[in-house]
Amino acid sequence: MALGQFAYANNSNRFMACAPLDAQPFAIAGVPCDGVVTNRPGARFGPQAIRAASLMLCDAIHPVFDVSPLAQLGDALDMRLPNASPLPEVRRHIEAQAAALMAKHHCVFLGGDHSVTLSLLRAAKARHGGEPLALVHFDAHCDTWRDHFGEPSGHGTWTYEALQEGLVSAAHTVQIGIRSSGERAAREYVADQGGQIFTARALRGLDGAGLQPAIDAIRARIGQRPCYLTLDIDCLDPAFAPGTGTPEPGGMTSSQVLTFLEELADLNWIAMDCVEVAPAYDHAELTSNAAATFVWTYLSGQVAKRLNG
Ligand SMILES: [Mn+2]
Repeated sequence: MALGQFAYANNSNRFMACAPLDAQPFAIAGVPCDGVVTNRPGARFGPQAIRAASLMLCDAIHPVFDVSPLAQLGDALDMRLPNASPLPEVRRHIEAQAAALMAKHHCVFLGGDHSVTLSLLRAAKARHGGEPLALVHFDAHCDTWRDHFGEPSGHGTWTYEALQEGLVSAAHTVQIGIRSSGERAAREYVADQGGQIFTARALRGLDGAGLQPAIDAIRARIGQRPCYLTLDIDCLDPAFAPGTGTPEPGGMTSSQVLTFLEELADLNWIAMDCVEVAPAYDHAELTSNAAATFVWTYLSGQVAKRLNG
C-alpha cells in the first residue's frame, strides 16, 4: 500500500503557524489514529485541534525559557495511516514514518490514542542506540494492563508491552498522575519492576516548591539517559481537560504539569508525544489549549538548551 492515499489527514494548519517541515531541528507530526480506545473515540482529531489552539500562543516567546521555538520548528502535518487495517499494520506505518522523521529532527508527536506511543518508542529506541530508553509518563491510567479486555493490545497496554519488549528501562521509568481503577498487578506494575509512580493522590495540593522532592527524585533516577516523554492529556483533571476519551476526576492541575515540564527541561529528552485529546468532548478548547501549551513549553525548553548550550 502506498503512503499518501489514506483518509483522516486533515492538514489545514500548522503548529503555531510554523513553516512546513524542511531542515529545521524540531518537528511536529500528527498521528491521527484512535482505533483501540476503551471508551470514547475521537482522538484522531486531536492533532488538528491542538494546532488550532496553538495559534493563540501568538509570538511564541516562552516566559520561562525566553525563546520562541518558531524559527527552529517545522510541521510535518499528519501521518497518512491505514486506519481500517489491523493494528500491527497501522503500527508498522506509524513506526516507519516516525523513524524517517526522527532520523532528521527532534520530534513532538500529537496523538491519537495512547497506543501510538508503542510504535513511537520502537522508532525512538532504534534511533538512539538501541539501549532501553528512560520514560516519563504522565497519565491517569497505568497503561500496564496485560490485555485490552481480551484483545492483545490497546491504548491501555502499551507501557506493559514497551517494558516487555525492552524498549524502555523499568528502573528509568516514572509515571505521574496515576489514579484510575485497576487491579493492583497492573496499577503497581512499574513500581514492581523497579520504576517509580507518583499517583495523583500523592501529588494532591503540591505545586511549585512542593513538587521539588518529586522533581529531584526523577532527575536522580533518570540522569542523562536518553528519555522519552509521553503525556496523556487525561493526566489532567477533567476540569482542565474534559476533551478526552477516558476522563478520571481527581487529576493533576495544568500548573503542576507545567512545573514538571519546566523544571525537568534539562533531562536528555529525545522526543515527546501528547495523546488522547478528543475535541468532540472538549469545552471552550480547554483541552487542546492545555495540550498546545504543554507542547510549546517542552519545545521552548529544548530550543533554549540548543541555543544556550
Ligand atoms: Mn494513557
